[in-house]
Amino acid sequence: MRTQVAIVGAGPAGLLLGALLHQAGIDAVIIEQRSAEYVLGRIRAGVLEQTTVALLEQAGVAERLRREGLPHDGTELAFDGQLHRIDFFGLTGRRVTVYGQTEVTQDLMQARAAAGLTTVYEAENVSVHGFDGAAPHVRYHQAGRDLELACDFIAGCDGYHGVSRASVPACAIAIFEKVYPFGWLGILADVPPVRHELVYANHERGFALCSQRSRTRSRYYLQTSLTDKVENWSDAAFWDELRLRLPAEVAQQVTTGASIEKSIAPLRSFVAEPMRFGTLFLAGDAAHIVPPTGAKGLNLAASDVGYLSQGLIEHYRDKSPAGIDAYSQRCLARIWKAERFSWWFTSLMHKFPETGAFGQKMQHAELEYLVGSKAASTALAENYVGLPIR
Ligand code: FAS
Ligand code: PHB
Repeated sequence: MRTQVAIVGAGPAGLLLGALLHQAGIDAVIIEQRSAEYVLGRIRAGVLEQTTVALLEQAGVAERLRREGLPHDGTELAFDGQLHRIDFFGLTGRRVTVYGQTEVTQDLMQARAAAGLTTVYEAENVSVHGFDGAAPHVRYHQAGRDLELACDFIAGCDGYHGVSRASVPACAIAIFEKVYPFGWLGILADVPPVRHELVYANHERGFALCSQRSRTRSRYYLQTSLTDKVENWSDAAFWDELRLRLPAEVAQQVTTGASIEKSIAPLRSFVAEPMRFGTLFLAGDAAHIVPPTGAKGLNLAASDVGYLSQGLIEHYRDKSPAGIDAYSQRCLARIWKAERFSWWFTSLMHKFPETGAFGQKMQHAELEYLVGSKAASTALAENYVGLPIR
């Protein structure tokens, strides 16, 4: 089999890239190791930047998003038992949209299937080859056969644990990483959100986040230790701990219910440089990871893919290498700013026992300054709604 662009991974990065290339008449085949059902079963991001919404519009998959997405003009920070609103729209003229990654993935999958485009699910032993020479190709095993997909370019959209970044010689890639000393215990439940907007809570017992997927489905997170196990947490224990970490006026409004998903995710900051190796391009979590505090992971994957699709379109339409030559540098300029914001917001909102009493005083002083200064609130707001795509 042959295609113009071989995409490894059918997560949001791979599927959005495939949709953007299709809009431009460029052929792409997606090779995914899991089933479509498995990919859809992952519960992850929930907040879209306006630039991500614009890319989904451009890809022609935003019809349900326009109908069901919830525009949010701000968020609330909770500390010392009080709520403080950060007015995104008032401070920046921009907002975010609450719409789950699962829904984005489903919309992209359905559009791809409706267009009759090729996605190989449950591919085994996927490997990438020839990206440093003239004959890039992807090999995989399926239905008892060893198969090969020849292509002009390979897009490694296979996430943090994927094969693409792992196939780059160690001498050709620089890794920057920070692992946080805690994780997030997340719960999804069909209960109405406790507040109209998201609530980020800094509490002496640990961080908590009140998020949502719709007006009837909520997503909550608790900072938890790295040694904690999801089986240690009954639903009742989760709801009790959540309410202890929220201001009383919020805690008493929480509607509890049975979890439909419950999991613990580790937190890390991670960047691989560069993101291009000959005809192999890394995009999304394959190249970078952020702690989810700033709601940047999915949005960075989308902007990477926006840059990459532009570069590939210029290659095929205009016979110009400019876009693909500038890809890595353009992505990394935006990625590092999002890494900084995600690290800063995580450092501000979580409990770090190792920083001691002085560290807690610094955190508290910064929170008080943040909610009392228009300049500081604007800095948070413009990073949260998303920095411009240049
Ligand atoms: P993905 O990891 O989503 O997709 C990669 C795909 O490649 C997967 O389908 C995988 O099966 C496939 N793959 C892997 N190896 C392969 C191989 N060898 N061959 C073929 N296919 C292969 N972001 C937020 O903004 N907010 C959040 O709250 C949030 N929560 C998260 C919770 C968890 C547990 C995780 C892991 C991430 C979370 N993220 C969050 C980040 C997340 O949303 C990512 O940024 C987003 O999924 C990135 O999309 P992709 O780059 O497509 O990677
Ligand atoms: C989510 O809804 O999953 C979510 C929202 C905002 C974040 C992190 C996760 O910062």
